[in-house]
Amino acid sequence: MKKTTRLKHLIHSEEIEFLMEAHNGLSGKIAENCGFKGIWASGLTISASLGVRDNNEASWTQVLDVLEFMSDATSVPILLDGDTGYGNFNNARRLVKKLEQRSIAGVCIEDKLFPKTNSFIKSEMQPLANIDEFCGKIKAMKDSQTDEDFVVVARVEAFIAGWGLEESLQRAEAYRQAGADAILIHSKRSDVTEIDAFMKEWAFRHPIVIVPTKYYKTPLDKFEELGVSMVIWANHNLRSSIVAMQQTSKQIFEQKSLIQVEENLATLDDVFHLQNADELKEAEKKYLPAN
Ligand code: SPV
Ligand code: MG
Repeated sequence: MKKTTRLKHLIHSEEIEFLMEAHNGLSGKIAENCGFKGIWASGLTISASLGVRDNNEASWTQVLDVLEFMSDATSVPILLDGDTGYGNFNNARRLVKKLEQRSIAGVCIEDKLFPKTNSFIKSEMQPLANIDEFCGKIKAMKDSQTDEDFVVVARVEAFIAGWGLEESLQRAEAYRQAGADAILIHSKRSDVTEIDAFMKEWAFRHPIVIVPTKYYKTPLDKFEELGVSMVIWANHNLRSSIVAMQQTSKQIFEQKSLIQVEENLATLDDVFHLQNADELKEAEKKYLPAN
């Protein structure tokens, strides 16, 4: 089944589904090998892994280059965090074209202004996009896709920017009517109250995606009870790798030796396995002349 169709099915499945964050080919592969049925290509973690801020400092074509590696390295569908679509409707629809060419299953765009800032940095000072302009962007994206199953998720940042339930619902409904395949409702609260209130009013109108980075203490049962379709674990591969790399660098720097660290690391064979080195060995037998 096509990656686009698989992502669409995940969004519409009876059960709650999960996307795991990845930011390069390796982390994508690790997520897939653990059993995740889909990947969130996070704007925050792709930019962080490139050593830049989550403010569109990495250009959209640089993000595409990362995605190409991720897509080649994995077989599960990838949903790109496409920020604001990198410009107006025209940039956003060109993005869709380029994503389809790279077998990316879908893209999520948020109703803020380019260049965006991460939702957890000075969030209440962040201006939101004009609703009509954002709806035009969604329509342009849906009109430009050539694969009917390509997924466009519209992300509502109203709670993040300090607006209330009414604004969030109004935006979500407008984006639904504009043709978005699902709505991502984001919250920066450490409890689930905003999401809870939203879900009750929303009443299963259209699939809802959430990112519980800040309200991580909420049990999964609660999201199921509220009727959430998809949960995104948005940055946890990157954050765990930071801890691991900091520990290892520190230890090697201080000890000037590898003796203590070796046993805590992935083996080189683990690395070769993740790179699918065996396949090349077999191909060499088949295609290189046997001396
Ligand atoms: C990301 O992973 O880049 C996101 C989610 O957009 S958040 O960081 O929560 O805004
Ligand atoms: Mg992001």
